Amino acid sequence: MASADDPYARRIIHIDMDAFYAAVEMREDPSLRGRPLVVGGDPERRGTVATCNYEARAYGIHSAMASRTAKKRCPEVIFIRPRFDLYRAVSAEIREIFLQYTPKVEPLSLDEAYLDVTGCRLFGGIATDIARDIKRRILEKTRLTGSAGVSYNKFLAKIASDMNKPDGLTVVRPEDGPKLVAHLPIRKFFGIGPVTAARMKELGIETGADLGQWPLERLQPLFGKHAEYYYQAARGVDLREVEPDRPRKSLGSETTFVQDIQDLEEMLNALKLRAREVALDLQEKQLTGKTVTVKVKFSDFTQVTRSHSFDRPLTSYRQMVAILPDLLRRATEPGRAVRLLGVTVSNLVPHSDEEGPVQRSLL
Ligand code: TTP
Ligand code: MG
Repeated sequence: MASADDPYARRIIHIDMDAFYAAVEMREDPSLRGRPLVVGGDPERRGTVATCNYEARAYGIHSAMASRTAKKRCPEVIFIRPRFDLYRAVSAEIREIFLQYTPKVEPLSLDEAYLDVTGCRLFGGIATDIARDIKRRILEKTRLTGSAGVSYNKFLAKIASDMNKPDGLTVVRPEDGPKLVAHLPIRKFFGIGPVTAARMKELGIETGADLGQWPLERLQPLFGKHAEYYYQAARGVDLREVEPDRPRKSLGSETTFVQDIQDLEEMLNALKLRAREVALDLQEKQLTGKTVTVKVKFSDFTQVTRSHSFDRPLTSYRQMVAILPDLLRRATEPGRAVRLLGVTVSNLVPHSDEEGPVQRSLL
């Protein structure tokens, strides 16, 4: 069995629906099929193309183009107003399908997602067969096509799904990854936008092969914390995990002391600071919660947690702070040195607007 940090061991699928909004509209009104179609914008006024079908793309029309330009390129193009509720409903349907194969689904937008199927036992664990089955299920359920890319990381799975659109299924195997990346224009790399691409061009970097010439020590001063990703990507390696967007169950903050502490007052002050961090974080996310937990790690690394649940969600930072002395006392023992303290709020609920649109504050 390959180890978890083997950069070639994972099986990642990227699915991207074909001409998504336009395809949904053609499904809803089959008389639109075969005719150039733009969703979004309006030829008479301002606005831009959200997407267009492949018939319109043949005229050089594309997403984000001014609708007037689209109209100029193809005077008979049909403009349709977007119906986001409809697209969201289809998006939820395809997400349901994804989740039947793996819980590790990371949606990127309404029409695309990464799936990590490394541990998936269906089809003997063969990712290509899994991808084919997902496409089949999507078509069956929504009467729409999507394109799939299958590879050993997110970067290459996404490149692959774009290679044979529409209705494509493209596999990039570990032995082919580095070669594919070498030929890739730098602009196609994940995380390299127009600004970075222009900067790299000045340095003579236009393809993956150009980027691969640069040692990490030379990339670091130029690109800081992104340097390592670029360095690896140029070799067909991308260690980013597929991150499922589960709703948050808790928010917390903790601190490890430079030197273990024993003084209860000092501990309480540290906890109050953590609680304030948590309150700010909750505030930012417009959440609150019913349960406050204090975590204590002793110098021998054993750990204790103590919680208190309120009947109703917290309405203030004060309320959180008021419970801390009791929780701390229950978690610690006199004279026992502590190396880490943390506060977590769980049983989260939205902290908003029962009484109106005003944002509510815990602080
Ligand atoms: P994309 O997947 O980029 O485009 P697409 O699905 O229309 O076409 P294809 O994947 O076959 O190339 O985007 C998905 C949807 O997101 C698209 O249908 C409309 C919307 N969108 C915008 O509203 N504005 C944009 O600039 C882009 C790129 C997409
Ligand atoms: Mg798409």
